[in-house]
Amino acid sequence: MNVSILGIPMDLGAGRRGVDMGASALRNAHLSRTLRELGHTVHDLGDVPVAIPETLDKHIESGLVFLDPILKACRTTAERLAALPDDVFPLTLGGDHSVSMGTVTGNALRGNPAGTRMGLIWVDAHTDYNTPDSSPSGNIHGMPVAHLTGRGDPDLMGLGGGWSLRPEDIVMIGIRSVDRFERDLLREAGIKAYTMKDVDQLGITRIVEETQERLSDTARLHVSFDADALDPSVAPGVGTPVPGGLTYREGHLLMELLSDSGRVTSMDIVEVNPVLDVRNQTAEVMVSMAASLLGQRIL
Ligand code: B3U
Ligand code: MN
Ligand code: MN
Repeated sequence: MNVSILGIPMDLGAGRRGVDMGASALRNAHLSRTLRELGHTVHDLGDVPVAIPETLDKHIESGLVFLDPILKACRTTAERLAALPDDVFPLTLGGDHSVSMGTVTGNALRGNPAGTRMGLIWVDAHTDYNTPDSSPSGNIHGMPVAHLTGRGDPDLMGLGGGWSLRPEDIVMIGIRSVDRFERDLLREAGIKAYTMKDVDQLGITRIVEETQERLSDTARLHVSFDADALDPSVAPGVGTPVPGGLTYREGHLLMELLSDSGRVTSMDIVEVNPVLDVRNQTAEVMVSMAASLLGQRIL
Protein backbone atom coordinates (compact mmCIF):
# COMPACT_ATOMS: atom_id res chain seq x y z
CA MET A 1 0.00 0.00 0.00
CA ASN A 2 1.02 3.64 -0.49
CA VAL A 3 0.99 5.27 2.94
CA SER A 4 1.21 9.07 3.18
CA ILE A 5 2.13 10.52 6.55
CA LEU A 6 1.00 14.06 7.40
CA GLY A 7 1.74 15.77 10.71
CA ILE A 8 -0.46 18.41 12.32
CA PRO A 9 1.54 19.83 15.26
CA MET A 10 -1.44 21.35 17.06
CA ASP A 11 -1.90 21.93 20.77
CA LEU A 12 -4.37 24.83 20.57
CA GLY A 13 -7.37 22.55 21.11
CA ALA A 14 -6.09 20.92 24.29
CA GLY A 15 -6.00 22.14 27.85
CA ARG A 16 -2.34 21.20 28.33
CA ARG A 17 0.76 22.09 26.33
CA GLY A 18 3.07 19.66 24.54
CA VAL A 19 0.77 17.60 22.34
CA ASP A 20 2.03 19.63 19.34
CA MET A 21 5.20 17.55 19.66
CA GLY A 22 3.28 14.30 19.19
CA ALA A 23 3.93 14.03 15.45
CA SER A 24 7.64 14.47 16.04
CA ALA A 25 7.65 11.84 18.80
CA LEU A 26 5.89 9.34 16.51
CA ARG A 27 8.45 9.92 13.76
CA ASN A 28 11.17 9.51 16.35
CA ALA A 29 9.66 6.15 17.29
CA HIS A 30 10.50 4.94 13.74
CA LEU A 31 7.04 5.16 12.24
CA SER A 32 8.16 5.26 8.59
CA ARG A 33 10.73 2.50 8.95
CA THR A 34 8.24 0.25 10.74
CA LEU A 35 5.70 0.65 7.94
CA ARG A 36 8.33 0.17 5.22
CA GLU A 37 9.39 -3.07 6.87
CA LEU A 38 5.80 -4.24 6.43
CA GLY A 39 6.21 -3.75 2.69
CA HIS A 40 4.43 -0.42 2.32
CA THR A 41 5.66 2.50 0.25
CA VAL A 42 5.80 5.40 2.68
CA HIS A 43 5.88 9.12 1.86
CA ASP A 44 6.20 11.62 4.67
CA LEU A 45 4.52 14.81 3.49
CA GLY A 46 5.82 16.82 6.46
CA ASP A 47 3.65 19.03 8.65
CA VAL A 48 0.71 21.33 8.10
CA PRO A 49 1.55 24.82 9.43
CA VAL A 50 -0.08 25.47 12.80
CA ALA A 51 0.20 28.64 14.89
CA ILE A 52 1.84 28.34 18.30
CA PRO A 53 0.00 29.80 21.29
CA GLU A 54 2.86 32.17 22.19
CA THR A 55 2.14 34.17 19.02
CA LEU A 56 -1.58 34.45 19.74
CA ASP A 57 -3.85 36.21 22.20
CA LYS A 58 -5.76 33.55 24.05
CA HIS A 59 -9.26 34.61 23.39
CA ILE A 60 -12.46 32.70 23.73
CA GLU A 61 -14.94 33.26 20.94
CA SER A 62 -18.48 32.13 21.75
CA GLY A 63 -17.24 29.33 24.01
CA LEU A 64 -14.34 28.23 21.78
CA VAL A 65 -10.68 28.64 22.69
CA PHE A 66 -8.39 29.49 19.72
CA LEU A 67 -11.16 29.02 17.15
CA ASP A 68 -9.55 30.91 14.22
CA PRO A 69 -6.10 29.27 14.13
CA ILE A 70 -7.65 25.81 14.66
CA LEU A 71 -10.09 26.41 11.83
CA LYS A 72 -7.25 27.49 9.57
CA ALA A 73 -5.09 24.41 10.30
CA CYS A 74 -8.09 22.08 9.88
CA ARG A 75 -8.90 23.69 6.53
CA THR A 76 -5.34 23.22 5.29
CA THR A 77 -5.34 19.62 6.54
CA ALA A 78 -8.60 18.84 4.77
CA GLU A 79 -7.34 20.41 1.52
CA ARG A 80 -4.06 18.48 1.63
CA LEU A 81 -5.83 15.15 2.20
CA ALA A 82 -8.59 15.79 -0.33
CA ALA A 83 -5.93 16.39 -3.00
CA LEU A 84 -4.20 13.01 -2.49
CA PRO A 85 -4.73 10.21 -5.02
CA ASP A 86 -7.48 7.70 -4.25
CA ASP A 87 -5.21 4.70 -3.70
CA VAL A 88 -3.21 6.37 -0.90
CA PHE A 89 -3.70 5.44 2.77
CA PRO A 90 -3.33 8.73 4.71
CA LEU A 91 -1.87 8.35 8.20
CA THR A 92 -2.27 11.64 10.02
CA LEU A 93 -0.38 12.52 13.19
CA GLY A 94 -1.65 14.96 15.79
CA GLY A 95 -1.62 17.08 17.62
CA ASP A 96 -4.68 17.21 19.78
CA HIS A 97 -7.95 15.67 18.63
CA SER A 98 -9.29 18.90 17.10
CA VAL A 99 -7.20 17.99 14.02
CA SER A 100 -9.66 15.22 13.18
CA MET A 101 -12.23 17.73 11.98
CA GLY A 102 -9.74 18.36 9.17
CA THR A 103 -8.58 14.77 8.65
CA VAL A 104 -12.01 13.13 8.55
CA THR A 105 -13.36 15.84 6.26
CA GLY A 106 -10.36 15.67 3.91
CA ASN A 107 -10.53 11.89 3.70
CA ALA A 108 -14.25 12.00 2.93
CA LEU A 109 -13.75 14.61 0.21
CA ARG A 110 -10.80 12.82 -1.46
CA GLY A 111 -11.68 12.06 -5.07
CA ASN A 112 -15.19 13.40 -4.57
CA PRO A 113 -15.79 17.09 -3.79
CA ALA A 114 -19.35 16.33 -2.72
CA GLY A 115 -18.06 13.93 -0.06
CA THR A 116 -18.14 10.15 0.25
CA ARG A 117 -20.20 8.28 2.82
CA MET A 118 -17.67 7.41 5.47
CA GLY A 119 -17.70 5.27 8.59
CA LEU A 120 -15.80 6.66 11.57
CA ILE A 121 -14.34 4.44 14.28
CA TRP A 122 -13.47 6.73 17.19
CA VAL A 123 -11.14 4.99 19.66
CA ASP A 124 -11.00 7.22 22.72
CA ALA A 125 -11.60 7.48 26.47
CA HIS A 126 -13.81 10.48 25.63
CA THR A 127 -16.67 10.89 23.18
CA ASP A 128 -15.52 14.38 22.04
CA TYR A 129 -19.15 15.27 21.36
CA ASN A 130 -19.29 18.58 23.18
CA THR A 131 -20.58 21.70 21.46
CA PRO A 132 -19.47 25.21 22.44
CA ASP A 133 -22.57 25.36 24.66
CA SER A 134 -22.15 22.01 26.40
CA SER A 135 -18.34 22.09 26.83
CA PRO A 136 -17.09 22.50 30.39
CA SER A 137 -13.67 23.69 29.15
CA GLY A 138 -14.07 25.49 25.81
CA ASN A 139 -11.28 23.23 24.52
CA ILE A 140 -11.99 22.30 20.93
CA HIS A 141 -10.39 18.83 21.22
CA GLY A 142 -13.51 17.85 23.20
CA MET A 143 -15.77 18.88 20.28
CA PRO A 144 -14.61 17.39 16.93
CA VAL A 145 -17.26 14.69 16.52
CA ALA A 146 -20.13 17.09 17.20
CA HIS A 147 -18.80 19.44 14.52
CA LEU A 148 -18.30 16.60 12.03
CA THR A 149 -21.98 15.75 12.43
CA GLY A 150 -23.06 19.35 11.89
CA ARG A 151 -23.47 20.62 15.45
CA GLY A 152 -21.75 23.62 16.98
CA ASP A 153 -19.85 26.51 15.45
CA PRO A 154 -20.91 27.25 11.84
CA ASP A 155 -17.34 27.72 10.54
CA LEU A 156 -16.02 24.48 12.04
CA MET A 157 -19.14 22.63 10.88
CA GLY A 158 -18.67 24.05 7.41
CA LEU A 159 -15.22 22.54 6.78
CA GLY A 160 -16.72 19.95 4.44
CA GLY A 161 -18.80 22.38 2.39
CA GLY A 162 -22.14 20.62 2.27
CA TRP A 163 -20.73 17.30 3.52
CA SER A 164 -21.15 16.06 7.07
CA LEU A 165 -20.87 12.73 8.82
CA ARG A 166 -24.02 10.76 9.56
CA PRO A 167 -24.34 9.98 13.29
CA GLU A 168 -25.31 6.38 12.43
CA ASP A 169 -21.97 5.96 10.64
CA ILE A 170 -19.97 6.55 13.85
CA VAL A 171 -18.84 3.89 16.33
CA MET A 172 -16.92 4.86 19.46
CA ILE A 173 -14.81 2.36 21.42
CA GLY A 174 -13.05 2.65 24.80
CA ILE A 175 -15.33 5.31 26.27
CA ARG A 176 -15.15 6.07 30.01
CA SER A 177 -15.42 9.84 30.38
CA VAL A 178 -18.48 11.74 29.16
CA ASP A 179 -19.60 15.17 30.35
CA ARG A 180 -23.12 15.74 31.63
CA PHE A 181 -24.61 17.69 28.73
CA GLU A 182 -22.46 15.84 26.22
CA ARG A 183 -24.27 12.62 27.23
CA ASP A 184 -27.65 14.14 26.33
CA LEU A 185 -26.34 15.24 22.92
CA LEU A 186 -24.94 11.78 22.19
CA ARG A 187 -28.22 10.10 23.07
CA GLU A 188 -30.16 12.55 20.97
CA ALA A 189 -27.87 11.94 17.98
CA GLY A 190 -28.08 8.15 18.41
CA ILE A 191 -24.34 7.59 18.21
CA LYS A 192 -23.17 4.05 19.03
CA ALA A 193 -20.58 4.09 21.79
CA TYR A 194 -18.94 1.03 23.35
CA THR A 195 -17.88 1.96 26.86
CA MET A 196 -15.17 0.12 28.80
CA LYS A 197 -18.00 -1.79 30.45
CA ASP A 198 -18.96 -3.08 26.99
CA VAL A 199 -15.33 -3.96 26.28
CA ASP A 200 -15.24 -5.96 29.54
CA GLN A 201 -18.55 -7.68 28.90
CA LEU A 202 -18.54 -8.30 25.15
CA GLY A 203 -14.84 -8.32 24.32
CA ILE A 204 -13.14 -6.66 21.35
CA THR A 205 -13.97 -9.49 18.91
CA ARG A 206 -17.72 -9.10 19.29
CA ILE A 207 -17.45 -5.32 19.24
CA VAL A 208 -15.56 -5.39 15.94
CA GLU A 209 -18.12 -7.80 14.45
CA GLU A 210 -20.97 -5.49 15.44
CA THR A 211 -19.06 -2.44 14.21
CA GLN A 212 -18.47 -4.01 10.80
CA GLU A 213 -22.12 -4.91 10.51
CA ARG A 214 -23.19 -1.42 11.48
CA LEU A 215 -20.81 0.32 9.06
CA SER A 216 -21.25 -2.12 6.18
CA ASP A 217 -22.95 0.44 3.90
CA THR A 218 -20.20 3.04 4.13
CA ALA A 219 -17.72 3.43 1.27
CA ARG A 220 -14.67 4.19 3.43
CA LEU A 221 -13.61 3.60 7.01
CA HIS A 222 -11.51 6.01 9.02
CA VAL A 223 -9.96 5.04 12.38
CA SER A 224 -9.28 7.95 14.72
CA PHE A 225 -7.13 6.63 17.57
CA ASP A 226 -6.73 8.89 20.60
CA ALA A 227 -3.83 7.57 22.70
CA ASP A 228 -5.88 8.13 25.87
CA ALA A 229 -8.17 5.24 24.86
CA LEU A 230 -5.38 2.99 26.10
CA ASP A 231 -4.91 2.50 29.82
CA PRO A 232 -2.57 5.15 31.32
CA SER A 233 -0.20 2.35 32.36
CA VAL A 234 0.27 1.57 28.65
CA ALA A 235 0.07 5.15 27.33
CA PRO A 236 1.05 7.61 30.07
CA GLY A 237 1.92 10.47 27.70
CA VAL A 238 -1.55 12.01 27.30
CA GLY A 239 -3.09 15.27 28.57
CA THR A 240 -6.27 13.82 30.04
CA PRO A 241 -5.54 10.29 31.30
CA VAL A 242 -8.54 8.28 32.53
CA PRO A 243 -8.02 5.04 34.49
CA GLY A 244 -9.47 1.76 33.30
CA GLY A 245 -8.62 1.90 29.60
CA LEU A 246 -7.86 -0.60 26.86
CA THR A 247 -5.02 -2.97 27.62
CA TYR A 248 -2.08 -3.32 25.26
CA ARG A 249 -3.58 -6.50 23.81
CA GLU A 250 -7.10 -5.07 23.50
CA GLY A 251 -5.67 -2.17 21.51
CA HIS A 252 -3.74 -4.49 19.26
CA LEU A 253 -6.58 -6.96 18.80
CA LEU A 254 -8.84 -4.08 17.80
CA MET A 255 -6.31 -2.93 15.18
CA GLU A 256 -5.64 -6.50 13.97
CA LEU A 257 -9.32 -7.29 13.47
CA LEU A 258 -9.95 -3.98 11.71
CA SER A 259 -6.97 -4.75 9.50
CA ASP A 260 -8.40 -8.21 8.72
CA SER A 261 -11.60 -6.53 7.55
CA GLY A 262 -9.60 -4.91 4.73
CA ARG A 263 -11.95 -1.92 4.84
CA VAL A 264 -10.00 0.78 6.67
CA THR A 265 -8.80 3.52 4.30
CA SER A 266 -7.23 6.09 6.65
CA MET A 267 -6.09 6.61 10.25
CA ASP A 268 -5.27 9.35 12.77
CA ILE A 269 -2.97 9.02 15.75
CA VAL A 270 -3.66 11.86 18.16
CA GLU A 271 -3.11 13.19 21.69
CA VAL A 272 0.42 11.80 22.16
CA ASN A 273 2.08 14.28 24.54
CA PRO A 274 5.85 13.70 24.85
CA VAL A 275 6.15 16.27 27.68
CA LEU A 276 4.04 14.01 29.88
CA ASP A 277 5.43 10.73 28.55
CA VAL A 278 7.95 8.26 29.94
CA ARG A 279 10.86 7.82 27.49
CA ASN A 280 8.61 8.09 24.42
CA GLN A 281 6.68 4.96 25.48
CA THR A 282 3.33 6.33 24.29
CA ALA A 283 4.64 7.20 20.81
CA GLU A 284 6.21 3.74 20.53
CA VAL A 285 2.97 2.03 21.54
CA MET A 286 1.00 4.10 19.03
CA VAL A 287 3.45 3.25 16.24
CA SER A 288 2.88 -0.41 17.07
CA MET A 289 -0.91 0.15 16.91
CA ALA A 290 -0.55 1.68 13.43
CA ALA A 291 1.60 -1.29 12.41
CA SER A 292 -1.13 -3.71 13.53
CA LEU A 293 -3.76 -1.80 11.58
CA LEU A 294 -1.47 -1.84 8.54
CA GLY A 295 -0.90 -5.57 8.57
CA GLN A 296 1.80 -6.50 11.08
CA ARG A 297 1.23 -10.00 12.45
CA ILE A 298 3.02 -12.14 15.02
CA LEU A 299 3.15 -15.20 12.72
N1 B3U B 1 -14.71 16.19 27.91
C1 B3U B 1 -13.73 17.16 28.35
C2 B3U B 1 -12.35 16.58 28.46
C3 B3U B 1 -11.71 16.04 27.24
C4 B3U B 1 -12.25 15.75 26.02
N2 B3U B 1 -11.25 15.25 25.28
C5 B3U B 1 -10.18 15.21 25.97
N3 B3U B 1 -10.43 15.71 27.16
N4 B3U B 1 -8.96 14.74 25.60
C6 B3U B 1 -13.77 18.41 27.46
O1 B3U B 1 -13.00 19.34 27.73
O2 B3U B 1 -14.59 18.48 26.53
MN1 MN C 1 -10.21 12.53 21.75
MN1 MN D 1 -9.53 11.37 24.70
